[in-house]
Amino acid sequence: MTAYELDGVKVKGYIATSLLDSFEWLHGYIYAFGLHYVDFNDPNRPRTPKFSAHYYYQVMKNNGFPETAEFGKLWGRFAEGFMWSTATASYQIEGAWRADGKGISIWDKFTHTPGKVLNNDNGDIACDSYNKLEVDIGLLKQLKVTHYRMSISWPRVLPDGTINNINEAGVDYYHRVIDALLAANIQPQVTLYHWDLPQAIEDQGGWLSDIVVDRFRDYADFLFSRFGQKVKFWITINEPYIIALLGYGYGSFAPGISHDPGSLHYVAGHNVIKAHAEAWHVYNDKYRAEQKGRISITLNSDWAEPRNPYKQEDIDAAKRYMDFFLGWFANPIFKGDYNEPMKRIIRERSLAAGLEKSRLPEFTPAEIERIKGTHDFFGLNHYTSVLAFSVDFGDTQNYDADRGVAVISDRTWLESGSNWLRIAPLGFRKLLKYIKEEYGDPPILVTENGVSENGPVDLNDEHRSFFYENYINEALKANMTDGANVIGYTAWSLMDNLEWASGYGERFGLFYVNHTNADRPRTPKASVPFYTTIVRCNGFPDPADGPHDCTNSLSSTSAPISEENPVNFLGMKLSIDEAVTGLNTTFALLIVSVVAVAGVTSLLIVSRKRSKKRKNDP
Ligand code: PNW
Repeated sequence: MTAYELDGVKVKGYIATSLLDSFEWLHGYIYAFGLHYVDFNDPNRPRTPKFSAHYYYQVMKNNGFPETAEFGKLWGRFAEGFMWSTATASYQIEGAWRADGKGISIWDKFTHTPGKVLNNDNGDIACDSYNKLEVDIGLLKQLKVTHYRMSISWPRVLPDGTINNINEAGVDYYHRVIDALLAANIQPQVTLYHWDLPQAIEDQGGWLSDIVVDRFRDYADFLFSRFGQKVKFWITINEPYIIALLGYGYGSFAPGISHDPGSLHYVAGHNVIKAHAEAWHVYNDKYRAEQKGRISITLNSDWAEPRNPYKQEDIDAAKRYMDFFLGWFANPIFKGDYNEPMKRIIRERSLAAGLEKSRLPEFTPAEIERIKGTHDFFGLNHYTSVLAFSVDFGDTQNYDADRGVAVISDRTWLESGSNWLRIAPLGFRKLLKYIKEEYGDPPILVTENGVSENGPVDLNDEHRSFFYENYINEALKANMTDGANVIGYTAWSLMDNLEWASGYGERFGLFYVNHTNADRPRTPKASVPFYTTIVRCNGFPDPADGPHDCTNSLSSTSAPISEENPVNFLGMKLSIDEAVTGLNTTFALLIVSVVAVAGVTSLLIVSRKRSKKRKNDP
């Protein structure tokens, strides 16, 4: 079809080989090329159509492949009151690791252990956001977001993790942040725990000990009492999957425990779920009536497609991938108890290896009831998709072997600056629909979504605009077409920051941060006005009913933060000021061309052509 329609090759017909399974020369009857299966053991040689026969029939009937709505762009806006946000996390941006009485976290210790983090980068200074409150509020204003997702560092407010020792300087800092946000009319969405566990609690077993459940409950109670008048969106815990599996299974993230990869991640996950439930109940019982906020947990998940969509084994593998990823935590919280496949598989594999009981801990009936329903919305972090297929790992006792799945990427999915992240927007829509169907149609708050780059700095981050354009459009389809109740969207991240064990090399920011400059200046990338336009438009208003005010709002943004070095913009060496003007001009051109060419499906194509043209200009 491509050769015929796009390249003008005169293809006049097509013959599918073969109608029937038949004698395949040197391979005898082993190789079966037929659209119909032939039973060579039956003297009557009965013919049965395979799936491909039906499929080929449809292709012939349609005389090709009709453009499906799935791949086009959907024009439309989100509901009024949709929450537009961007996110950061305390350890990734604050720095000031020992300032004003802050305690040590497991990430302080981990990053100071040589060899744990790429380049031995650490968060001692990070983006220095502890000292740059006004600057960061300015960035948020520039983005025109209605909300900001931030996290509180537990050891900054409770240095030893307990309420016996309160660090008022740390508490004051968060009051200043929250007050500044509210003054700018930006609503805070506050995560209680984004991975920086007080080292003092790790020393008592961390997430492996149920002591942490009580400590976390007290910590949550303390935060609600101090900030609950001002904060109306709470997220208890960010990404239990990463906490448990990378922290206590693989050991690639703090606290770096990997000596029992068969069990410990399940134990850690178990305590994370219980801690979350306790925090939710404290809010529900003690604060909800008066403070009238909402509180939930943020789960991260890829979307898994079967490697071969027509092969039952691969379909089963994709389902198992979802059960072991999102389902691990979503089932107990949204349905009650772990899902059956996880319980059965881990139990069977544990017993087969001679253990007395399953490596997956059990919830008591009372615990199941207490955990079930501890959500006010479904907090979702999503980045990428995978193609799944079944693999038998023998009797190896670890998470991957329990799951029995390996993954590859579709080679048409564009790469990013992170090896685990390929750009696959369609999976986002499918995941949102899956959550709607699987977990009782909850309101879904997308708490993170974004893309990275690495290597030389290039402020013209076309890949990021492409990513946001397409992922947000898929979320709109999930909302408008599939009926998923998406209530808000959060871009990860406001600015380049410490990307955990990958250090500062993988950059997810809308704003570039120069980490070699003591001042840590922030500079907008091209995606800043791009995302701002989507935010202001509340989606993608149809140019056919335009013009729309929201698309021509590229009023030169507040002056960028100074940067001595010239930047590389569209292949030219420019000062930051010139570059920003250039970005705005380019973006305005983009908008004009989009409005003019209604139906253009990808801004990237347009912007690629434009930047190429500019690069070639003398
Ligand atoms: C999330 N992976 O973490 C976190 O919530 C953020 O703090 C982080 O910066 C962001 O996503 C980008 O990575 C993840 O290896 C870290 O699959 C690693 C993975 C996934 C999510």
